Amino acid sequence: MLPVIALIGRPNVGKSTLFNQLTRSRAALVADFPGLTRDRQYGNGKLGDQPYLVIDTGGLVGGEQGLDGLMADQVWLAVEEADALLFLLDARDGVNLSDQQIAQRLRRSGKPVYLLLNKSDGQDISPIMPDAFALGLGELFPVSASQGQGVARVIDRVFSELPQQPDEPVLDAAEKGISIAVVGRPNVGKSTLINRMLGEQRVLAYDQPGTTRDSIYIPLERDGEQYTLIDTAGVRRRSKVNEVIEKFSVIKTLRAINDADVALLLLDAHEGEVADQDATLAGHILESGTAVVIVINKWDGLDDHQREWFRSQLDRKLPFLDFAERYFISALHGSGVGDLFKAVQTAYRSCSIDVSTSELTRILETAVQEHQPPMVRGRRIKLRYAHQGGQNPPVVVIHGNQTERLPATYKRYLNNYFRKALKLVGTPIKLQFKTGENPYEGRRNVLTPRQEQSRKRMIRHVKKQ
Ligand SMILES: Nc1nc2c(ncn2[C@@H]2O[C@H](COP(=O)(O)OP(=O)(O)OP(=O)(O)O)[C@@H](O)[C@H]2O)c(=O)[nH]1
Ligand SMILES: [Mg+2]
Repeated sequence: MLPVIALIGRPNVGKSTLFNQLTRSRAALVADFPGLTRDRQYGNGKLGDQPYLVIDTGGLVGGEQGLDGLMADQVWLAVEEADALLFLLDARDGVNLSDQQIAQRLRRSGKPVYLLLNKSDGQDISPIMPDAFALGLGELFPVSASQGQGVARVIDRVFSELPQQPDEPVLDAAEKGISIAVVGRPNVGKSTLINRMLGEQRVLAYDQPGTTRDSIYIPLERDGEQYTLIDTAGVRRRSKVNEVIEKFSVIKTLRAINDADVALLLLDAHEGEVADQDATLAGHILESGTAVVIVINKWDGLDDHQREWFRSQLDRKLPFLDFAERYFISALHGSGVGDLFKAVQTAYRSCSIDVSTSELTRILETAVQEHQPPMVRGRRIKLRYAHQGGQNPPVVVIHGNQTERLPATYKRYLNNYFRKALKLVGTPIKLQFKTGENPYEGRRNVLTPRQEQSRKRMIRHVKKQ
């Protein structure tokens, strides 16, 4: 499961700077999608092949009361949900009482704590070391969040010390089928939809509430196809006014998205608008690269005007998910629910597509013919050939020269062109650009045999020109 790392410390020690550093690679991947504002508290990162989730928290002073206490509660909630805690000190400051109070509570949490001496760029850290050691958290990690120094080493260490996952029930891919995460804000109708999708297949275990932390995995067969539904609905309880209140865990939702083949992003049309929290979740789905279907629930009982309004909301608030299909349903009445399985299949096929180098190169050539890349300093940017660099989502690697000068608009044009040519629905495509004479050097091991064949053909072809 996706490991979660929380950043804790006094105000101004550099938590947000470290957060930006740890999530930078993912930020770059989604930079070409207009209209997307990134979540500044929860972020996806990757070290090598290992993805992780980072939580930035507000600064603690220790022993908070009143309003500050409420804010601090949020921090301790993050501590509870995280797998590892990075506790930051400011190397240019001493260790004070606040740090000692925070350290004490972190130790009591029982979670692995890593003590970071931040801002150690160009700084003699020896004066603060005795006090830092005295916090009783073991090894010190000098880092510079702003320069990125020492950061990868800490994350490496975190991964190597994560507790072993309990053995998961061994399901082969065919048994598990396509896994579908049903995600959305509280009360959008996740549980109602899941019950509908299960129909008579409903599994008894499902009635047992899970912990807040864990999603529930429900196997399901439909028209001879296997699926696994991932239910992220919170533990529900009835309040005094008999309203169902759902405890919403962002982390659980983000983990489910990461774990799923396809995410169903559920929105509530009765709300009358696409809320910021919906857009934030949508942004996380995009960042994770998981295929997605947008499901607008509670479509019953709305007049034409309201429906028109909600559609325009989708265009305005979720422009960066324009590749996803939209389904308008009523989970309560069951209308439209059956169609979702077809949508899931389509999205799944799209994100796991396998395309040959020659086909991708052909598409690239026609795209360039129809609309040439711009001239830069009197020289036209050349795009020569393309090969597939990954799946889920599909990655298209484009080779040429001056590719680092390609404007964002042209990248978007190419992105759309590839998506249409490959008839992809519900998945983003990631384009990577490579400039250089021998772009394959050192990366042969990542090619499939078919790609290797195409590569040889392609090189022969290019040499002839
Ligand atoms: N020299 C240096 N400055 C840093 C480093 N990390 C952060 N800073 C600076 O320290 C200041 C505070 O950084 P933030 O990341 O906003 O600190 P924070 O912990 O998120 O602060 P709160 O959210 O208010 O608790 C900023 O001016 C940063 O530029 C570092 O590694 N080296
Ligand atoms: Mg901050």
